[in-house]
Amino acid sequence: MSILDRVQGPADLKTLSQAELTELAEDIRRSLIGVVSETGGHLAPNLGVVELTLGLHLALDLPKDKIVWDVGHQCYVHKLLTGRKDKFNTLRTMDGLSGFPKRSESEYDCADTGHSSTSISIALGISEAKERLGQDGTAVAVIGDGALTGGLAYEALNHAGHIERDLIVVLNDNEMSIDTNVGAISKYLERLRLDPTMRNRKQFWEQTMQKIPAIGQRLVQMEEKFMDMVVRLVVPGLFFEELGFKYIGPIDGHDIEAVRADIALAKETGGPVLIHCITKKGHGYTPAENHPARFHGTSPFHISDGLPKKRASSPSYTDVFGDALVEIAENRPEIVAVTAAMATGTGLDVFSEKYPDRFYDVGIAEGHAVTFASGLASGGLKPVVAVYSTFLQRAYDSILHDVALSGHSVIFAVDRAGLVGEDGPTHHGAFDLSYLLSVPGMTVMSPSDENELRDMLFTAMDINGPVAIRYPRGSGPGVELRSMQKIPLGQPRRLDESMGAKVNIVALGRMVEQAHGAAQILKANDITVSVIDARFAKPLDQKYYIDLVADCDLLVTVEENSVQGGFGASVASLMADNALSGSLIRCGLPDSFVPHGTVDQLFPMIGLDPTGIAALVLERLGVSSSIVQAAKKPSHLTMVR
Ligand SMILES: Cc1ncc(C[n+]2csc(CCOP(=O)(O)OP(=O)(O)O)c2C)c(N)n1
Repeated sequence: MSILDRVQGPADLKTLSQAELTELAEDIRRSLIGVVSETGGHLAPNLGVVELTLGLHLALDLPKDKIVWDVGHQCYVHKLLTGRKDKFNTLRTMDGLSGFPKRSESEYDCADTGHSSTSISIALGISEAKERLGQDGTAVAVIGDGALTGGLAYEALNHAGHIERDLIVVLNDNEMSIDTNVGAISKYLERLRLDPTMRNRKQFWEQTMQKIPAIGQRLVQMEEKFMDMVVRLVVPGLFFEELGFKYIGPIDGHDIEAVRADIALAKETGGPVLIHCITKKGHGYTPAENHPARFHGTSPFHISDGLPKKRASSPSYTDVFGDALVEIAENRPEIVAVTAAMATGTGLDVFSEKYPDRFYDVGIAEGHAVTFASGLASGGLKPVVAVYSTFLQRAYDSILHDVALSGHSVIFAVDRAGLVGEDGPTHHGAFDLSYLLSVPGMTVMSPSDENELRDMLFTAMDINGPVAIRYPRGSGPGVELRSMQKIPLGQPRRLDESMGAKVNIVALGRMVEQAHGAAQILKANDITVSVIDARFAKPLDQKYYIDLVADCDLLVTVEENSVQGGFGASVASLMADNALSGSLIRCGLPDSFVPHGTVDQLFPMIGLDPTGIAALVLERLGVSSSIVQAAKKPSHLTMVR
């Protein structure tokens, strides 16, 4: 029996010797590598926090104490130690363990996280609630140096230093965001890490003053606060101390006992305390240590050499976007590109290599990225902000207030729009149409294949005002690339010649493929169908849609966005505004959070597959078919009809 097998919950850790804890760390690493090599997931961040997580659980008493994992992608070790090791092999699989903390999964998870830089705010709120309700327990935020580039973290530090509640912030500093970390704070942390004189300066001055004959004696007897003040006068302020935090560190985050002791010390000290831990991303597995960015979030891989088990058959939409931007930018020096810490993920890495001085990585700061882009546009440049749909949610006010209000020509390349699969509800791009379609002056497009994406980017370059192009994770149909062409604004394209069909299905983005599948099923049921690629979610060509409704008995919209406020809702509004009486079915993501699972599992589950769509149509038309019953799901996840 391994030591890990003996750990049913965090209390069991406290019975282990130092040697057993060291052995446990190895068991955990083996389990992480073994499972993630099969399921994929955030391997390098978790390998880096094995000892840190052990130290935390040794010093704390969960669930009375709370740990808030920032982003939450590094929670696997915590899951292994909190009664979930027997289900660990189900990680990120449908109905299995989530890859992120989940309150519904365990009493040891106190917050559902997935987006960056929220942990200090949440932990401070928990601490405040405990204080007000007279409850015991300490709240701890574990935040990486990458997540510390996000503005929300500073709003929380500012507030925490002001209200002075008990709060422990563990800064997990591995010098990496997904790619190498950027920014002035990152450089400051590097100085703290590397400069032993700076690191120990405060301690040095405290010790030195105590040694001064006569005055030193008196200084020692002085109030702690005054002593702190004297130290601050002499020590050029440690940033965190200036914000009202006691600073401990830097310490070795791979030393279990050091972490335990310092968490215990912080708990005893009270007030806001920041513990600066140095860790290595990917620690203990050579391929991950050597390629921490690739192993930040990995697909299944061979343990022997770390190479992926499967390679994509055709380039992803991300790759197509990255290459197209480089191609267009060659003759347009005004084009610049902006990412919020996702250069590789968004395909901008290619641009950054080709045009390093036209590329900006602003850190995990989506709001700033967008407002910064508004300034770039205002100054005469053509910024392209590439960002995942789910993270652009952060920047809604920046889009509205800083870009759209002034009519700035900023292009948003909205990647991972729609279901992303195994990362689940925090990462599905389910809402961008809902929040972008309400922005005045915004053009919103979505490609159904790779050439369409290239054409849309090419077209966007000459549109006055903000433009968003949304495309999904993964590969498109793999069409052969041709030179880019302009697309007429707002115009859909009919994909067949069948005017006057009983049913017109107008689909957006990769849903065109589902629409084709549904059309096949309907045709097999003797129903005439025409499939239209909507291309634009905004603006809609009024006349085109009016004719489309008149041309059929039933119009069906299909989109990979929440049905609330999405493309179908816009078509419904257009019909109402023009007093059109035709019948409409809106297919899309449900008005609930879609769980994790593969995309191929999720689409049928929510009825957004060819069978589900066809079943809705047959039901509406009153055609009895076995697939109507078969496709019906008794869950809350079925679509709005
Ligand atoms: C708002 C937001 N933007 C982007 C991301 C994508 N993302 C996930 S983890 C990560 C890097 C986090 O770095 P760090 O906090 O240092 O943690 P590490 O993985 O290095 O342990 C990024 C950019 C996110 N989760 N949330």
